[in-house]
Amino acid sequence: MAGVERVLYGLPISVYSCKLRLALALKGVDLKETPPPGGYASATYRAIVPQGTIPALVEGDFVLTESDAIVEYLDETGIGRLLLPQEPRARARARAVSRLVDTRLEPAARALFPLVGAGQPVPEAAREAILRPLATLEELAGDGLFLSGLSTPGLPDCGLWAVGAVLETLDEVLGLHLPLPALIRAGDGVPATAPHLATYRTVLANWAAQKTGAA
Ligand SMILES: N[C@@H](CCC(=O)N[C@@H](CS)C(=O)NCC(=O)O)C(=O)O
Repeated sequence: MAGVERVLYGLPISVYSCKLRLALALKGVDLKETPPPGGYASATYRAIVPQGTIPALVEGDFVLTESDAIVEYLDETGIGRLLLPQEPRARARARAVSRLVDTRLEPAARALFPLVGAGQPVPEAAREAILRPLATLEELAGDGLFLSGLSTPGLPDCGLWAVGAVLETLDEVLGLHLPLPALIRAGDGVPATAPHLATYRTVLANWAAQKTGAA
């Protein structure tokens, strides 16, 4: 949008900020991330972004949260390469798969955060909560390299790769021995996203080291 400054709020450790970073990289859009003033959920940040969550995109008085909505908005306003298909059924499928990552897999991974450094065993039900959506996602990808179902990665892949990096970190520090599918690492073979994923893994490793006292 000509003349209006575009601000993207996010943090290096945030899984959804990583998802959006990957989406921007696939789009070929260079948009620097700004930390939420006062931290996310703070009163200062809520004065700008009422939801208090990251990522958030602000263009003047237009404030948008939710990673999927932000990517769809960028697609629909012609910013960078399209990450959702145009054909209605393919588009609906991509949205549904992305929601599956965000509403099933990510929360199951997040549920394990408090166990990092806590020295407690991981309940079998928590492992199952991760493995179930992972198996579904693998089935949906079929023989394809990408969750998009296409020959190029799209919106659902960005979420999966970000959560995938989190799962790998949890797997290592909690000794989960999860049978993690190759699908979660497909972003490492994509030149645009590989460096962002490498950086994110380092951020996660530092976070885990701090939690476990290994730092
Ligand atoms: N569904 C949202 C989730 C965003 C989200 O939960 N972000 C976390 C950081 S990874 C956050 O802002 N948490 C603070 C809060 O929920 O108050 C999205 O897709 O962007």
